[in-house]
Amino acid sequence: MDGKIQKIIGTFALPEGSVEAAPYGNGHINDTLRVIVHTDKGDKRYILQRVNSYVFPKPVEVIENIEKVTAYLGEIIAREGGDPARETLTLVETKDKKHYVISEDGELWRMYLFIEGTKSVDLPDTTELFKLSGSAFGKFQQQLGGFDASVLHETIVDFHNTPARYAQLEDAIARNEAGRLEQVTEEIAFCKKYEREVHTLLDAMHAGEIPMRVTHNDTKLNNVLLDAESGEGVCVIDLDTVMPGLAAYDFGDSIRSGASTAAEDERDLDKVQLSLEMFKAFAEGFLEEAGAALNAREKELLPMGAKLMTLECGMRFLADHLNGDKYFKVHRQNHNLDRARTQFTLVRRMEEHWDEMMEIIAKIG
Ligand code: ADP
Ligand code: GN1
Ligand code: MG
Repeated sequence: MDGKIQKIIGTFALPEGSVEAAPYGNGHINDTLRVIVHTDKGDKRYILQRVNSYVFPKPVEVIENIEKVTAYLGEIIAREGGDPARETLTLVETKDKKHYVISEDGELWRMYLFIEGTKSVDLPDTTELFKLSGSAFGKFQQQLGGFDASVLHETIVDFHNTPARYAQLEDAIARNEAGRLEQVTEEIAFCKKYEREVHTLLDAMHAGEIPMRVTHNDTKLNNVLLDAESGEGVCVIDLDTVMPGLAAYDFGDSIRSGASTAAEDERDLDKVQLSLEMFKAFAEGFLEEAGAALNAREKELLPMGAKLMTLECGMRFLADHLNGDKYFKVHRQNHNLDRARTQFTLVRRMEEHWDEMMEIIAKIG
C-alpha cells in the first residue's frame, strides 16, 4: 500500500490491527478502495473514497449532505425495526471526530462501513433482481418524502437539467478542446433532433404538473447493494447527488442502466436492445414502494424520464469525449464515445417501444 494511502487511513478511528487496501468497484467518479483491518477478533472492512473534486467542486458540502441524509434515513430504519448500519451508509469518524480528511495534496477522503453480505451488479441477470432494485430505489424515494430539501446543498449545479446538459454539449462542440469533432458528426446530428424535447420534464415541473422531490439522482443499478443470497435491496449507496429532483430522474436512470441488454460501453450496438421485461419488472418494484405518492402526470412521464435520462447521459459522455475525458473515468481509447453511442442506441430502442412502455406504466397504475 502506498505511504499516502496509509497516512490517510491512519487518520480514521479504526480498530488496532494490520491494514490492507486495494481498489474496489466500478464507479466512474470517485477513487474507491476496500480497506481491511486484521484485528484480534477478525477482519473489519471499510470503503475508503477520494471524492472527485473536478466533479464535486465543494466536496465538504457533499459530506454535509450525506451526514444529514444518512442521519434521517437511520432514524426511519431504526423506527421500522431495521439495522441502520446495514441499510444506509455509515460514515466512519476520524480521530478528531470529523467525517472526512483533507490529504496533503488538498483532496477530500471519506470512509464508510463496508456493507457485508451484499453484491452490486452492473446489469441485472433476472427480472426478479431488477424488480427488487426497483423496490429499493422506490423505497428510498418514499423514505425521503418527509425530508426538508432546503437543508441540502446543490452538490452539482443543474445535474439533471437536461436543457442545460444540451447547452453544455453545444459548448463542448464549439470549443472542440480535444480536436475530436470530426469523429462525432452523426452523434451530434442525433442530439440536435432533441433540442425541443429536452425541455419536457422541466416544462411539466414549471407548469405545476409534477413536483420537485428529494431524489437520489444517480440510480444506476450498481448504486444499490443487494443481498448476496436473496437479491433483496439492502442499501442504496452513492449518495453524493441526493438533491431536489424529479421522480422521473430516479426511475429513468435505473431503466437506462438496467433495462438495456448490453453493457454501458458495449461496442457492438446490435447488442443494445431495450428489455421490456426488465422495464416492467423495475416499474412494478419502484411503483409498489413509491407509487402512492406520485400523481398521475408523474407516472405518465416515467417513460419520458427513461428516455431523457438516457439521452442526457449520452450527451454528457459525448461532451466529455469532446472535452478530453475530464469527468468520467476512462479505461480505453474512445471509451466515452462508445458509452455515448450505446446511450443513443438505447434512446432509439425506447422510441421503437414507446407505446409498450406507456402501456406498461398505465397498467400498473
Ligand atoms: P462512484 O461515485 O465512483 O460510483 P460509489 O460510491 O458508487 O462510487 O462506489 C463504487 C462502488 O463501490 C459501488 O458501486 C459499490 O460496488 C462499492 N461500494 C461503495 N460503498 C460501499 C459500501 N459501503 N459497502 C460495500 N460496497 C460499497
Ligand atoms: C456516474 O458515480 P457513478 O459511476 O455511480 C455519474 C452518473 C452517470 C453514470 C453513468 C456524479 O455514476 O450521473 O449516470 O456515471 N455520476 C456523477 O454510468 O456524475
Ligand atoms: Mg456509483
